Amino acid sequence: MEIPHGELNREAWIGLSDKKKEGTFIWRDGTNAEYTNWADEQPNDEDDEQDCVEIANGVFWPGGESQVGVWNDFQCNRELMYICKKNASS
Ligand SMILES: [Ca+2]
Ligand SMILES: [Ca+2]
Repeated sequence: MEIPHGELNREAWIGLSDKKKEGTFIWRDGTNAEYTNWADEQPNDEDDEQDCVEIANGVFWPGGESQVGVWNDFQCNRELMYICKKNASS
């Protein structure tokens, strides 16, 4: 899958959040997150308002280190692309 680069296109929601219980990350389908791939010092629940998880495709913020594939908890009301799970088919 190719993700286009651009101001708004660097990151994508992956359907994981700790909205229900702070610190406990649950997938959108209700399953627990057994595998995680957090970026350094994440999740940090910055300002007590980061409950949704995005995946990096470049820098998370201007001037930041470029990272690909690592996760960050982020404010849920941000507009980002999103990635959905789909059954494999031929
Ligand atoms: Ca949180
Ligand atoms: Ca964060």
